[in-house]
Amino acid sequence: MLNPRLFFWQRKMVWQANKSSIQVMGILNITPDSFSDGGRFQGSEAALRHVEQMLAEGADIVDVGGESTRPGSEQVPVQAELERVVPIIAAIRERFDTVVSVDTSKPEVMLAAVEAGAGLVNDVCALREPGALEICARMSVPICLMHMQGQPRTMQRAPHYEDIVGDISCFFSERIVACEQAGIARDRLILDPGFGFGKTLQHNVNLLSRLDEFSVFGLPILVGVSRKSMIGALLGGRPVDGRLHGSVAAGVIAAMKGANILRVHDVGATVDAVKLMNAVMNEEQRG
Ligand code: 9MG
Repeated sequence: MLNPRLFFWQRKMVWQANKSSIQVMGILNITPDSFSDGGRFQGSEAALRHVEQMLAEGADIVDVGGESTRPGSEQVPVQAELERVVPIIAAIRERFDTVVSVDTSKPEVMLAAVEAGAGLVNDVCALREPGALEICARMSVPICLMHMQGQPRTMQRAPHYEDIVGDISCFFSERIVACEQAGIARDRLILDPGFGFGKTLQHNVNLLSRLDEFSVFGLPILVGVSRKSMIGALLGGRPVDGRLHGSVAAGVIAAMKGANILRVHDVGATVDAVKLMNAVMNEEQRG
C-alpha cells in the first residue's frame, strides 16, 4: 500500500515538526447534521466543487468525515459511514492531486478509506476502538491521534483535569506506546490535543496558551479550533457564522505556538494569515 507521494509527504511532516512551516487541512463534512455546513455537501458534485475551492485557496490536505463528533452527537452505523465517505474519497483522489485524510474512529472505515486513496487517518479516539490499532499497523499512512476526555455524546458534562497539559501528555505517551507495540512506527504519528473535546472554555484557553509544551514529543501537532464554541464564547456568544476572524486568530496563535497542521473550515483566510505569520517568523530567524 506504499504510495511514493504519501511517503514523501509523511517525511515532510516529520521534518516540519521541527520547522515553522504550516499545513492547512480543509474540512469536508459529509454529514446531514454538520454544525458548520448544514449537510450542504452531500451531493458529490457539490462536495467536489467545495474541495476544488479549498485547494484553489491553498489547502494542503482535505479531511473527509462522515460522522459528526460535535458534543451530543450520535454514532453512525459502519455501513452508513462507509457509504458517505468512501465514494467521495475515491472521487477526490481521481480528480485532484492532494492528500486526503479520513476522519473516522472505525477500523472498517479506515481500511476502506485508505484503499480508496486516503493518505492520512484522523482519529478523534486515537485508535482506542477495538481493531483500530491492528488495522493501522497493516497500513503505511500517517495517523493523527487526538485527545478526547469521554465520548462525544457526554464529553462536555463535567470535564476535569489535574493539569491539562500534563494529563494530555500522559495520554499521548500511553497512545504512542500502544501504537508502537501494535507495530505502528512512531514517525507515522501526529498529535492533537483535541480542542473542545471534553474541555471547558478555561481548559481550551489554557491549552492554547501552553501548546508549545507538546513539542517535547518531537512529532507534528495538529490543531482544530475553527468555528468551535470556544471561539464563540470568547467573542461574547457569537453564533457559528460569526466566528471566522476569531478562528483565524486562534489558528495563527496555535501556529505560533508550534502547531504544524491547522484543521479549518475557512481555508483562504487561514492560508493568508499563515503566510503573514511565516514572513514575520522567517524574518525573525534571519535577524
Ligand atoms: C474531526 N474533528 C473535529 N474536530 C477536530 C479536531 O480538533 N482535531 C481533529 N484531529 N479532528 C477533529
